[in-house]
Amino acid sequence: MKVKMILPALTEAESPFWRPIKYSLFPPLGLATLAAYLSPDDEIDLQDQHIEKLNLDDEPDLVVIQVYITNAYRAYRIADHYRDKGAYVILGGLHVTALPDEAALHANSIFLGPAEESFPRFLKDFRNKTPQKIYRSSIRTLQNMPVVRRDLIKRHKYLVPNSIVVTRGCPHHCDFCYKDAFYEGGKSFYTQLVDDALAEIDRLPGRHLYFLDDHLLGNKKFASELFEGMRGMNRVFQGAATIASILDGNLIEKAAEAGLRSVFVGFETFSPENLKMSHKKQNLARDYSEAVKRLHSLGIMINGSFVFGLDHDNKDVFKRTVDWGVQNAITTSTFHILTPYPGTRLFSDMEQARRITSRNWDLYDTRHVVYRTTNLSTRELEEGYNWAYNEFYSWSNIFEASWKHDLIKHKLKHLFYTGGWKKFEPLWNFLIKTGGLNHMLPLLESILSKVNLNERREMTVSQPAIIQ
Ligand code: B12
Ligand code: SF4
Repeated sequence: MKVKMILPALTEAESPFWRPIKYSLFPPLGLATLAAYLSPDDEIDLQDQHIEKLNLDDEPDLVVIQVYITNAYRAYRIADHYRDKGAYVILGGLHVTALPDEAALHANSIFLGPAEESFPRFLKDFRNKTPQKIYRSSIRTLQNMPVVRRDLIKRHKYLVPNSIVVTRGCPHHCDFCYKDAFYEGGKSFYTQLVDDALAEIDRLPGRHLYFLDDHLLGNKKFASELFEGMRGMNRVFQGAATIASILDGNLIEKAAEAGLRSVFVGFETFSPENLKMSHKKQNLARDYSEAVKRLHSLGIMINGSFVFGLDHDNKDVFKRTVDWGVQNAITTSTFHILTPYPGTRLFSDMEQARRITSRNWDLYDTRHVVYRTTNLSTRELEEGYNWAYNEFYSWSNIFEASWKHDLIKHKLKHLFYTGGWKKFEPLWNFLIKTGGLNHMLPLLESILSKVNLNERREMTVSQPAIIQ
């Protein structure tokens, strides 16, 4: 059987915001995971539109398309194209799960939720010529999974080819998050067996890993055994964790010993009212600066995530957030305009209150305001969001934040990481065009190398001249 698997590019591939490097980071891991359930005799062509031009002239028997909210319209066009040609088209992923009726108009079969159990069930039905219209994920487990088909991934086209997930979902229930909708009807947080996770890590070449798990530290026993097993594997890795998991116990120390060098943290908002109304309980009454200090003392860089536009935000939220980030030496910040994704509690609450102002999914990219705001006007919110990005990533603030660290090595790591990520776009574009992106991996690995905490503290190094 000929199988075509497609990750359509997100909308902004055609917008002025397009940053090729951001979309050349991670390979299509979800599709490579599903490909493992196909038979060795199947002829599989896996294409990621972020890094290559799609070949739509082929004649596959089965077309598998992954749908995110901001690639949905493009995904539907591709699906329609292949259905017109007589192929059997299946759609799955977050957006299909959130809006099945919409997606069903463009597919022969749709898939709701994670598909490790439903996709092989479908394949059996399909080969028996009895495919169903809808497949819901019923059994949730990551045990006895076949090996992810990484051989289908064009590794050299990505900066971070070794992305990996060893858990699914998250133990928390924040109102704005995709998680509860996607995992509805079953377990919403589960892990691989530690030995399987270690075996998958072992199969990955090089040193660097990026864990895409929503909350790598979410299951203490699993994470602790994983980190224990990773000691001595000589890996450096990045991942995501909550403030609570960083502050409580000694899991974060174990992670650092195993090679954790940079962590994505959902700070989201400083307002207790905003946290309460979003049910982001794990951040409530937690000392954000203390979490930052703890990470820095372990030599771990921080990517902070912040949301603007929650109901208790007012005009000073942008400056307060940027100032806090710089003063606390946050390495990179990801700012978001609050976005009510369909399927979330936030969306249904806003819909009930008639606050949704646009259903153009292309705008649901956390850069646009798609709902009626409270204290801030739409314009203030969008302008404040853009201001925050420009301000946080100004050279003066990058230098100021870098020089807050105690150790010279940490200062330089911060400077190179942040500057490299945000200030060298033409270089990244050149590397992508010439196919040299993967050659940057050793540089990334060396920036993520360990900060030796016994090194002499360079407290006296003064701040360099500020370049605007
Ligand atoms: C990697 C990633 C990215 C990559 C995506 C590229 C890539 N190659 O995948 C990049 C960096 C580009 C990215 C960008 C953004 N992302 Co993102 N990203 C992720 C992340 C961390 C991991 C995705 C992943 O690989 N998961 C692991 C694999 C195994 O799971 P999976 O892909 O979901 O696939 C499974 C199922 O969905 C299903 N499946 C999927 N497709 C199909 C198709 C068929 C036919 C079938 C049968 C099954 C099926 O089967 C797979 C196995 O179960 C997720 C968080 C998460 N945990 O998923 C956020 C996430 C998807 N991102 C999110 C967001 C908000 C964004 C941004 C908008 C953020 C921003 N402001 O920049 C941007 C998008 C910009 C834009 N213009 O829209 C949200 C999406 C919310 C939503 N409801 O859509 C998520 C869920 C994070 C979160 N917690 O909120 N992201
Ligand atoms: S902690 Fe993060 S991943 Fe978990 S529910 Fe909240 S926003 Fe989603």
